[in-house]
Amino acid sequence: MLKELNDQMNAELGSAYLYLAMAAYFEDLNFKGFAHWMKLQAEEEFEHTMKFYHYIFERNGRAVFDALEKPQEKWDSPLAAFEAAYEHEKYITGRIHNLVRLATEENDYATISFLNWFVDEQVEEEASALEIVQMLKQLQDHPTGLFMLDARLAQRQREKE
Ligand code: OFO
Repeated sequence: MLKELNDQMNAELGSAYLYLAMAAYFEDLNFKGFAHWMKLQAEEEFEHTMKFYHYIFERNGRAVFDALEKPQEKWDSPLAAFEAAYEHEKYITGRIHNLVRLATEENDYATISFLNWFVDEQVEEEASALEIVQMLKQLQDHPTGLFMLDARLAQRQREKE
């Protein structure tokens, strides 16, 4: 179980890295609001990483960091980037569910309890990415709409846990 938790810690850090790459993509296009949203997302992912980090030590394990995969640099459009973010969150949800399954098989109640926070969090993570995907689809790359959405996403604030 500790090995799997460690892998997930690295996957969360990989998520932060991916969202920073997406932030840089938007920054380059001068979409500061989209970039802001992605930077906050990366910060959240770093917090997820640290939750696993602390939990591994609490359980008398040792956190070990792997090499991070180089993230993609460019996407075809803002919609393509957010679709990729949504797909990535579905992938992370699948990983979390597998961890819950494993912890359940091992009767590891403490880890099930720890992971439940992530089960709930993934519902939000998927919903927020999907909401933006749907808005971008409606806009169909219309410049005025894109700038309005960019201004809206610039307002995103950190959520209190
Ligand atoms: Fe850590 O939730 Fe996104 O990836």
